[in-house]
Amino acid sequence: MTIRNFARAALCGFAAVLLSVPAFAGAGVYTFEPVKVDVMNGAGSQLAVRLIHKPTGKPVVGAVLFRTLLDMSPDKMDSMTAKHAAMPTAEPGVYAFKADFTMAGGWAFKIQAKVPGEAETVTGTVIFQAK
Ligand SMILES: [Cu+2]
Repeated sequence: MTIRNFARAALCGFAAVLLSVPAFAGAGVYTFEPVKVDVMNGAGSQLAVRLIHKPTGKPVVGAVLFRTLLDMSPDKMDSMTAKHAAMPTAEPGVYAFKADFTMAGGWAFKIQAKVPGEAETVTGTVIFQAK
């Protein structure tokens, strides 16, 4: 192996290490999932998401969902949004919202959250079906 080839191989190895790191740490290890996909259409409805730490499968308590958007992008109606507000919940790792759905169909709940011990913002999109 020439010195140049050795340097190239070493660089490739180093790059591979750098690339592999984000897959095992950071915001990507968290996922939001629906507690129940089907929700009631109409005002005063409710939806809930569970935040999971993927490597352990455990629910994550104490996250702050600081920015949320509820829209009909799953049904190609991105501009149709629904008012919603956080509600208290007793179940650890579950974040519930009161929502005023205005139309039956697919709704995307888009979330930005701060998770205890995680520097990056955790993002997620959860699809609900209003019926
Ligand atoms: Cu719509």
